[in-house]
Amino acid sequence: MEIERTLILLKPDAVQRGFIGDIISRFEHKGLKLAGLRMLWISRKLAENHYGEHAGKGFYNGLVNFIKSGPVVAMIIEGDDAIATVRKMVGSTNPKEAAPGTIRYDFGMHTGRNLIHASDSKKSSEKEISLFFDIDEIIEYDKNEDSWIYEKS
Ligand code: D4T
Repeated sequence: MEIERTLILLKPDAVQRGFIGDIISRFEHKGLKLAGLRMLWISRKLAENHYGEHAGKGFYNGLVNFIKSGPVVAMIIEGDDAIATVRKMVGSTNPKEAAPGTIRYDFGMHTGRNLIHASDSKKSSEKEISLFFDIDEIIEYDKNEDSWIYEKS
């Protein structure tokens, strides 16, 4: 078992369309644990830091403008193999190609309005968590239900 943390952003479309609760519920119901939660309006600087790897691509300006077009919800999700597990729950970048049952398929129609971001590797999760959270905003706690989610090895 490898407990990991991953960074999720509920993008402005998810906030505006009222899906904050539904999406957080999916992670809770899966057995993943919230380890950080904040709502913010992303600055241009933060957007450019977060999406720096896409600078120069055709969709970059639209992406930066979109992510700062309204408030977002940032959260840290923790659990066994959390990075890959959350990416599976999120689905493919293009909601129309995502598998039914994923967040992007179930709530979305278009790549430029795909509702949610999730870190894609350990390296990016570390970088992204530090972009959005101070160390004292990462919350460590035990949940009584853990023994009902994980079999101790
Ligand atoms: P994120 O990073 O938001 O979790 O998305 P993905 O990991 O699934 O996809 P990505 O990094 O390739 O793209 C980042 C972000 O850019 C938007 N996008 C992407 C877009 O608007 N047009 C495009 O053609 C592509 C490829 C959607 C997600």
